[in-house]
Amino acid sequence: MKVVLLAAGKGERLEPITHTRPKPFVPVLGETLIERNLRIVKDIVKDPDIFVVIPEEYPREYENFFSRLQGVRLVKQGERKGTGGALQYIPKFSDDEVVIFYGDVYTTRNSVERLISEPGNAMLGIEVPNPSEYGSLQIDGEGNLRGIVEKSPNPPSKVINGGIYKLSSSILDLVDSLEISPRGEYEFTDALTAFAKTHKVKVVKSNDFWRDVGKPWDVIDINKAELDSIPGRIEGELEENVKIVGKVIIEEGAKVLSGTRIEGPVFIGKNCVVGPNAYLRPYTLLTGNVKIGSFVEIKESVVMEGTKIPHLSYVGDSVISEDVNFGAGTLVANLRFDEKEVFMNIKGKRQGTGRKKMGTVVGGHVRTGINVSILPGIKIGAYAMIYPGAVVNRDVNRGEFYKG
Ligand code: TTP
Repeated sequence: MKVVLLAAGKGERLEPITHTRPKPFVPVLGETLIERNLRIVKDIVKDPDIFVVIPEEYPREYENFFSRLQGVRLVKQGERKGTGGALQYIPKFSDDEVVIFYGDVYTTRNSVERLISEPGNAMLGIEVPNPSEYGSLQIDGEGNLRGIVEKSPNPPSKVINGGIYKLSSSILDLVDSLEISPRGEYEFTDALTAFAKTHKVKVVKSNDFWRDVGKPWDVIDINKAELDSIPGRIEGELEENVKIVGKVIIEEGAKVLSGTRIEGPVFIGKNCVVGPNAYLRPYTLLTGNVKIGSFVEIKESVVMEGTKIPHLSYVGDSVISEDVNFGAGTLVANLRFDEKEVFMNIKGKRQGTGRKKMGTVVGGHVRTGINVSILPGIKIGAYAMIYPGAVVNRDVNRGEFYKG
C-alpha cells in the first residue's frame, strides 16, 4: 500500500518553533511527530511504500530534519499551493489504495489502526465540542461522507475532518483536475467531496485525543496527552538522594544528580543532565542532551535538544526550542496578575491561548543574559539575544538583539 505524508506547509502559526524546524518535526517525547506517525503506519501496514511531500525551498536548518527520514521517498512540492497542490506531485501508481496523512496530525495509534483496517474508502472523523473551528463533516444515514463544511457558524455535525484518509488511488486523478479555491489554494477536501459523490467514503468516528498541531501551545498539549499514558522506565543514572514521585521515563545516558525532585509524569531523554538540586514538575519533557542545573524549576514545558538552563531559573508552561542557553536567573512568568487568559500573537493577530497559565515560546539558538525576565505569552525568534537584566514584554524578532 502507498502512504503519503504531507510535510510541505509553511507552519507560520507555529513560529518561532518553525524558524529552525519543519512543523511535523515538533517533539513527541523522544521522537518527532512525523517519526511517530511513520512508526505507527509501519507497524500497521505491511511493507508500505511511503512518500513524504516536503517544500522545494526551506530554511537551511530544515535539511538536518528531512535527511533523518529513512526508508521514505521525499517528493518536493514546487509551488506551495495547498494540500491538493502537494498531492499533485505524487507520481501515479497502480496500487489500489493510498493512505494520506496530514503531517501535523497527532492522534492515538488506535484511531489510525481503526481507519486503516476499515474495508473500502474511509476517513477519520473526530468528535469535538467546537466543530465550527474546523471542517465539519456532513454524514449520511449509513455513516458515509456527503460533504465538508469549513469553519462555519452552523456546522452540519460535531464530527470534524481528522486529516487521515484511506482511499482508492483514483483520488489522485481528481486532485490533478482541482481548481483554485477562494483562499487561493488547491484543497484536497474539494477533491474528496467530489470523490464522495460517486464513491462511498466511510467516516470512522473517534473520541480519542486528536490535535492538528498549528499553534505553539499544541506542542505542550500533545506531549501532555502522551505523558499521561507513559509507563515508568528508568534506564539512566540516578545519584543518591534523588526523589521521584509518579511515572517518569529517564532514558539511557541521562543523569539525575543529588538533591533533585521529580514529580511525574516527566520525560528525560537520552544524555540529559538534571541537577544537582533541580525541581521538575508534572508534564516536563526534556527531549535529549538537555542540561538543567542547580535551583532550576521546570513545569509543564517542552525543552528541546542541546538546550541549557543551568542556574537559578523558573520555566513554566513554555516551549523552548533547540540549542538555547538561558543565562543565570532567567525567569519566565506564566500567569497574569488578573489571572485572565494569556494571549499570543499568531501570524500578527492577537489570539487567546485558551490557557490561564502560558509562559513563553523561544526559538532555536536563543541566548539570554543573566537575570532576564520574560512575560506571559511572549515569543522570542530564533538566534535572538536578550541583554542581561532585560524585561521582555514584547515579541522579539528572529536574530534581534533585545535590550528592553
Ligand atoms: P496547514 O496547517 O493548513 O498549513 P501550514 O502547515 O502551511 O501551516 P500555517 O497555516 O501555520 O502556515 O497544512 C495542513 C497540512 O498540509 C500540513 O500537514 C502541511 C500540509 N501542506 C502541504 O504539504 N503543502 C501545502 O502547500 C500546504 C498549504 C499544506
